[in-house]
Amino acid sequence: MLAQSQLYPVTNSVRTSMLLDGMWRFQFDPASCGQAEGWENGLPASISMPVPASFSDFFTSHKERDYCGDFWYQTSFYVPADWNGSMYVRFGSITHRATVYCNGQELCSHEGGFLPVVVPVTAAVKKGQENVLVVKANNELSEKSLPCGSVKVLSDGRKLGKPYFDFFNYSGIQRSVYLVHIPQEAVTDFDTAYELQGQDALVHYSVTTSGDHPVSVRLLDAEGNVAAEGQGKTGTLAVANAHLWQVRNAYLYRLVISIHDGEKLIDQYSAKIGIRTVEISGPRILVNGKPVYLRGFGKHEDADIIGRGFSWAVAKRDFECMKWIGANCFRTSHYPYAEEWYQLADEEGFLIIDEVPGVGMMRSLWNFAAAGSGSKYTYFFETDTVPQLKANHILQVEEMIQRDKNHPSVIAWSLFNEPETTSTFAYDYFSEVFAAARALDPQKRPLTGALEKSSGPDTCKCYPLCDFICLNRYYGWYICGGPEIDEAIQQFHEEMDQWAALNLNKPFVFTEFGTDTLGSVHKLPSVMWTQEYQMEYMELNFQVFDSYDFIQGEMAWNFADFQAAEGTMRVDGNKKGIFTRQRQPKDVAFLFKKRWEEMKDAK
Ligand code: EVA
Repeated sequence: MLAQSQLYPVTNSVRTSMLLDGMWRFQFDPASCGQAEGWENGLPASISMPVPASFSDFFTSHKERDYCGDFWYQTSFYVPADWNGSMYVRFGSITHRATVYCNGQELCSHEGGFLPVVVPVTAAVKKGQENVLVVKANNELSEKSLPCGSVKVLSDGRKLGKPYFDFFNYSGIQRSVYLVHIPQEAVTDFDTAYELQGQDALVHYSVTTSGDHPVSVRLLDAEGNVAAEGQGKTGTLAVANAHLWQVRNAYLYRLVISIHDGEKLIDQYSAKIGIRTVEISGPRILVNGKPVYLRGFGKHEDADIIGRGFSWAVAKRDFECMKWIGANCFRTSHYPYAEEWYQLADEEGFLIIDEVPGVGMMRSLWNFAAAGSGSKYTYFFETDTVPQLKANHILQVEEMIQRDKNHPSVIAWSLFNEPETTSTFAYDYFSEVFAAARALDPQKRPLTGALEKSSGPDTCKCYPLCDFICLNRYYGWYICGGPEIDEAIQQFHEEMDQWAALNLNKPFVFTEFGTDTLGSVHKLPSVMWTQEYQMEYMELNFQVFDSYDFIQGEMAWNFADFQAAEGTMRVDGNKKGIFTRQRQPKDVAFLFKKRWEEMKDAK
């Protein structure tokens, strides 16, 4: 059980949430001297910095954009004199770790850059006055933290982050920040699980509060009519003629949880929920008992100027593009996204494979390329730092499930992306991570992880842990690209035939396949990097997907072009987008649209 409530902030008659987004103050601290010099009381030479956003792409020099080390943020907020409950500041995330101070007092530290940081401030704030909020953050990568990487120190002493992953190490306060005031006795958590019975549904619920007063719950339909009511911290609501949350046809109820002292309302929290079930049955993924074929993307939180900062505008455009192309799902590769993404997916009926930042667990120069071609590497889970890495991994799984468990859009948890999986060390490591996850989800959603090329049918020790199997494969790109593409497809079939021979009786989903493609380049006959090649590659991949009944999903890499670390393999970022970074379709987008629109929900 996490110490702080992860509930998304709401405002109602007893709770207030104030958005602290806007222009904050900011200062780099390359010598890590801030603490010794008392910066927690106020930054001595700060510049302005928008929140939420990554700091990198505002700058015009390499040193600032690629900054690695400590950096500080500061803002101030007013606390009304009549606030007598509990107060906390809730950051959607701070990348990758942070210590938070209020009025100079150190209040909490948090590890991990993609999940909320909840800071109780009740004892530190001055009521009826301005209060100073300071954050010391750090974006260094290591083999103990998620995602994995290292830091290179250059001869002038400057640090440079060396990601073991293929996306830019965007950092900062990248999600919204709220000041929240809640009653002393409050709802701290809730969860639901569903059972369908003909036209009706049972909603099993459980509520946690910080006190002993009685709890009641009401389920409101989309028009606000009461669909069911219950008393007590746990119980079951019977919903007659339940309106189900369906794939791309969402219906949301609102669960209203109240704590009363006699007639007096002590606290109230409400959230939208969707009644639906998810299960794996043989080689099928079932939503509400019906098979669904996953059509979608691996995505990134990534856009011009704001980097990994959350923007309602970017999210809106992304959903419109995904709807236009006929998609029904996405994976939050390679980290949990801002909560607002899930809220939109709940509304739009999109399915999400929610991924923990377990990426980069393989040591190689270009992990993704080594992964793609199946080249050898040293065992990652054999070193001294593994116990700490594992503790971090499990903590982030816990925080992710705690945060996202009530979203109907979330249909599965992905616990890794492309780690080394061929050693018994890897199996032992992931057995513990999977066991932790299984114990945490009240809805018992399927667990999985994305496997790269060297995690093959004959080598991978970890696929038995997965309820359905996710493969990232680049036959025709990293393997036998260009003129050898027919050879590549033959090898692809050979691998799939080997998987088929194992008779696993589980669904397989392709969570990555793609080619870097420059939106401006055409050539006939095609060559790699042209739009024509991306089309040919996809057509051949589709043929493979359509040849095996157990393949139950295709999630192209990537939804859009995105920024990555510089290198000879990347042309101003990764260009495998089906859309450009500005969210305009490449030619191949029309191919996907035709295929996906002609597909029924199930294959
Ligand atoms: C790629 N391949 O090479 C992708 C990476 C991704 O961006 C992978 O999972 O195997 C990775 O992060 O484009």
